[in-house]
Amino acid sequence: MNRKKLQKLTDTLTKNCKHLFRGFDKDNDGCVNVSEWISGLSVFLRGTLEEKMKYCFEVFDLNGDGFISKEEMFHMLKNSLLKQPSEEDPDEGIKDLVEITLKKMDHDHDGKLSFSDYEQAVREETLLLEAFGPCLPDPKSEMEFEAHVFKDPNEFNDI
Ligand SMILES: [Ca+2]
Ligand SMILES: [Ca+2]
Repeated sequence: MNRKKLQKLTDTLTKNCKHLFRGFDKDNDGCVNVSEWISGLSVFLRGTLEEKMKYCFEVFDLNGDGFISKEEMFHMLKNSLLKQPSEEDPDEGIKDLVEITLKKMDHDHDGKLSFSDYEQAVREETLLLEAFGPCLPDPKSEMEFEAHVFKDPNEFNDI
């Protein structure tokens, strides 16, 4: 597999998620090395709900302080929702959505989401796993990716 092909596969997998590589980049050096990439992928493809929750939480916690704040929710929802030009002030709609989501997920009522708030909410309603935007690939691109990548693991040696 050459780099170009790999890039194309990765694009397919990540087209819905710009934050994807933030979750992969465990040592935060701005690059994803091969071992980070493989361990990130294994969460995607074979992870338990718990691993997926940890992964998504890290992605949603944009500044890495251990909480998902209202500002972070606002930012992510603004990016993941389609713009509706008919609305006069689309930001108002997003603010409402942030409040509704926070009300639903903030179990200790401190105005931000800790991992335990998030975890409780997701265990009650699995759809909330990706509450602030798609983080995990859809099953179809997941399968395509797996079919290509794990066909011959030795191909990684060429990268
Ligand atoms: Ca944060
Ligand atoms: Ca909270």
